[in-house]
Amino acid sequence: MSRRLELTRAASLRPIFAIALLASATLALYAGRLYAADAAAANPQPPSFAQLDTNKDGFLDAAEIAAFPPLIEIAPKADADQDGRLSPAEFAAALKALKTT
Ligand SMILES: [Ca+2]
Ligand SMILES: [Ca+2]
Repeated sequence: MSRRLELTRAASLRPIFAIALLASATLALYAGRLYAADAAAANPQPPSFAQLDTNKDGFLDAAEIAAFPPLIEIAPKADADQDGRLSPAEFAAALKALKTT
């Protein structure tokens, strides 16, 4: 009688276990993704000037700068000649400033 009760209880718990397993797997995946994002933020591998200069005019305009968000804040300071775009030299200076902050 009591054994039968246990079996019934185990059977009714099974879906909960399945859900818990699924939930923890999903969480692990999510945590892994968060960790990857964290690692990327802590050790950014910045794109090259050529990668960002999508229209290949030799300068990074605001839209191209926006493709690499860490640049957005620092670009106005790195824009030495204040023409509103970054030359390769200004971009290099911006990356240097990003690394030291
Ligand atoms: Ca450009
Ligand atoms: Ca400039």
